[in-house]
Amino acid sequence: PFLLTLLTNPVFIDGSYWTTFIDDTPELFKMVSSQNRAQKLLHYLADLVVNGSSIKGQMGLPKLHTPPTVPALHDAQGQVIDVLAPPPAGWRQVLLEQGPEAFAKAVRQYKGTLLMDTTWRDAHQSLLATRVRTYDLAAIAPTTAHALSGAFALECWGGATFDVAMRFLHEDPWERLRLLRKLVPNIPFQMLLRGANGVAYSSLPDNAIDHFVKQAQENGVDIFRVFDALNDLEQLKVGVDAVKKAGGVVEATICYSGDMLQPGKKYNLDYYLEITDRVVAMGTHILGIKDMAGLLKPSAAKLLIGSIRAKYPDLPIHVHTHDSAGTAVASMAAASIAGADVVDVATNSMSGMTSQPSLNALLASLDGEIDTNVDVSLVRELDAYWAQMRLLYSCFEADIKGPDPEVYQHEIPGGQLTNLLFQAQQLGLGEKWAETKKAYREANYLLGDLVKVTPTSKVVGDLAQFMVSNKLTSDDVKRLASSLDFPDSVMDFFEGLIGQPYGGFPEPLRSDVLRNKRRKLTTRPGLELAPFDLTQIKEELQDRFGDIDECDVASYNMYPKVYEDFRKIRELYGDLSVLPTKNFLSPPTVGEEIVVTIEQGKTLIIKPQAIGELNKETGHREVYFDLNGELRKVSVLDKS
Ligand code: 3PY
Ligand code: ZN
Repeated sequence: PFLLTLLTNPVFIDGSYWTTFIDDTPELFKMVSSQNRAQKLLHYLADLVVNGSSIKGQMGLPKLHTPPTVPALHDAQGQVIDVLAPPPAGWRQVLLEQGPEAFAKAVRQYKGTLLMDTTWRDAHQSLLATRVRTYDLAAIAPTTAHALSGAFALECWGGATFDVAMRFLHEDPWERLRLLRKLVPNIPFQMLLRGANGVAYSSLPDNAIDHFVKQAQENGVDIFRVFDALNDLEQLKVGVDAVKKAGGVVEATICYSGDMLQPGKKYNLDYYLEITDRVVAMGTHILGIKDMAGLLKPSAAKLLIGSIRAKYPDLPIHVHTHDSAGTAVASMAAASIAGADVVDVATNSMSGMTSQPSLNALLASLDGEIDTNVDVSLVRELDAYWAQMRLLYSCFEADIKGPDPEVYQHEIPGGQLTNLLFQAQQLGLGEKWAETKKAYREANYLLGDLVKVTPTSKVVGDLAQFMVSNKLTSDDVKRLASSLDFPDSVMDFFEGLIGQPYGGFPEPLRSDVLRNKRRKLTTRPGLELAPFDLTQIKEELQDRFGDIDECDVASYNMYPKVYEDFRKIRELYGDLSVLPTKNFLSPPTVGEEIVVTIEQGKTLIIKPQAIGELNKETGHREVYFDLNGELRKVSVLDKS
């Protein structure tokens, strides 16, 4: 259906591309009674008209007032590139033709530094609360396949996108993956997998991770960046083994924390080199270095990447960072000069601050020195689209005004930094922000100086907020631990449900916090979990929802409640992903024309006509629409 909506986009005037696509992928075009679907969409719009947007985290309305346009790309001669023609072959063809080992070898042998563009995942996760919809990704996908055809990969899936797609955007992450895959046949797709947690926040049984990864690989993910939030290699291995079994490219990843350049730090060069040895022994196609908070200073990048490169000349190294402190361009330039094979960047309009460094800024700083295999002018043209998206999704922006080198003190990961600030602003506690950052640092030390990334970052964040709201100092927490009611995430951490921290748990705090309420695990939590009966889960879901495939089972396994709610919303409103983003997020005005293509050859032209009086007995209002020239009436509960 996304695709059908795209057919109305002037950029897709040549129908032949799509006809082939539709013939190849009938599953994307499951026909539901269009009458019924139209009525359900009207219901959603009527609800917006009467009750306003209910998308969590939305502050205000989109600032883009015209429909977004897809920019044209021009070749070196100034001719417009036909983005509907097949895109140039890329690294994905190397992977498909030669397999993961040969692919990794070719990446290592490439005489430059390749780029991964994170715009479709981490950049919007970090800047726009992960709210970018499939509708807007699909619209730019054919252009991206041309503009970034030389890129190592597009990071487009996993991390928080899975949860947020279902929970807040009411769309199916698997449909997103399949659709983008069809539209981008040439650039590898990378996802972020949280080791034994999959894309959830705590461990699942190993067979659920295997099952999830298998579906991800079959539906379009090529490269799996697998990490564990504590660099607990037992936990990491669960994800790595799942990717190996599924035949994907393994990017086993070490999370970077602290400041290895400072003497006496817990996470120093020896620590990183030792885990590298163990990750290499585990077997990985590529080594990932994940600097989720943007703490890897340029000189640290030089030392760390240079040292790993010297020890492992044949190992492909892929480096990820965030620009929270404003130093990420310099760090990625240093990493690439020190021997990184791939570094992460985002399109300019979606870069900087808590996101990845700007693609064009990195190209400019490497100018002439290192080849990145992408065309500067094409990526600049592509960025015009994202400048519009930034306005379209402005209602999810955290109000970050500039770089925050204080990140070297608080060490809050990029995505979480925006989230915490956004929460503080929403609660009207903006003035508490400085206090929260300070408490975060203290909470981290209380917990034993952790590697902080989902889900350990949530533990530290929850403890910090707990300290701020209860006005507790570190000393208070230590002194009163056996009588305080700690947040669940803190209890889970101390129980060992998130894995084993390097250097062990802090005592006596652990015992004081747990008292007799929880166990003390000493092995990985997944070992305690019984395997899921996947056949039975599928049958139960079929009984409840009818139409179920393995991807639905995987969604349910990760997020049972979120999946159920997602299905209920689909039942109520139909497939909302067909709505343009402005109409998904903001109530239409009377007389506004909304064009929605819901299936092949079936376009709805919807115009709200009038809003009825409140019926005092039922609490409902009637909203009148013109639907393709016919008057329709929808009754909705007025929640005000
Ligand atoms: C995630 O797990 O979603 C992350 O982005 C971690 O950096
Ligand atoms: Zn990141």
